[in-house]
Amino acid sequence: MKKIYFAGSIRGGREDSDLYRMIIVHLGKYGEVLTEHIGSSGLTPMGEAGLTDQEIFYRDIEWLTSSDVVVAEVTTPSLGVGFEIARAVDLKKRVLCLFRRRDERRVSAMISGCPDLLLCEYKTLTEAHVIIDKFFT
Ligand code: 6K6
Repeated sequence: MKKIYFAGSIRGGREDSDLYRMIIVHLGKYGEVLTEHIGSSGLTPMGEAGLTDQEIFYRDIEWLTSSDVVVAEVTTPSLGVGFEIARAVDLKKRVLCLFRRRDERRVSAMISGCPDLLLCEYKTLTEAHVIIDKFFT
């Protein structure tokens, strides 16, 4: 079974957390999502009970390193997600970035200009599912 690392904004803002949850459910068709908590409505920018930032960092880097594939939802800009994408690229993981087009805002050139990842734009959840299906098959 594939190990999938899903990355989505936490301290960058939680307004898309429901969307993350639905994407995570869909990713479950293709493997084990190591970071299911990213879609949890209980996970606020205030944090995860009982873990220090350092513990979160080392745990997430270990999961990222052990993963086969990284899927990042990059619509809400997040330093942590950007860091994880860069690390995943360095580790030569397959990386899919999903960006939801809403207005004139565009994704960072450090993502759209990176030749070592796949960036796909979508508008609806159904479109995101189709992109994910193509990525995994
Ligand atoms: C703990 C204490 C305060 O906030 C927390 C949040 N806990 C986290 N738990 C798990 N993963 C985290 C946490 N904070 C950041 N990350 C990782 O960075 C996740 O894998 C996300 O993909 C990414 C989010 O980064 P920010 O910069 O938006 O927080």
